[in-house]
Amino acid sequence: MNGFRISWRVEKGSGFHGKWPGVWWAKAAFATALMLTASGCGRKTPTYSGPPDTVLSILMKKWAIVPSHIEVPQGAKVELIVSSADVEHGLAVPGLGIREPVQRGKPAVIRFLAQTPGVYPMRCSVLCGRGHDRMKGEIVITGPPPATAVHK
Ligand SMILES: [Cu+2]
Repeated sequence: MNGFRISWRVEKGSGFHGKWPGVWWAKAAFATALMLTASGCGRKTPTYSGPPDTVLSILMKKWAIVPSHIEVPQGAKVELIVSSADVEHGLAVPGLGIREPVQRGKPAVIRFLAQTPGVYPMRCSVLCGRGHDRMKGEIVITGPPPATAVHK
């Protein structure tokens, strides 16, 4: 556990040997920060019950996410079927709390409820080679169309 080692260094460097009242607190804070980082800053994937109403296939390959632009309407119960054409990749959509490894020959099924309209960047979460950083895209949750009806 890195966090604990770092806290220990802080303790020694501060000149307090033994009981420094801030140490347990620092450790707890660091552990919490680590957990939050690991879980995507505490964001949870918005889920739904019942069958999806929008099923989309995504292909991850060296070095692209295809399609790189996906639009779903607000309120859609989305299922993504993500497969890899070559090596192991991973689909990360931090804004939706999604981070899922994708192995070749074993598509990952990811479900989320399209809740808040906006642009959600996608990227590869597995260091897969020199073009890794090019594996990007976005999911757009579209809102209701602006009202055009004229009421007289
Ligand atoms: Cu990748």
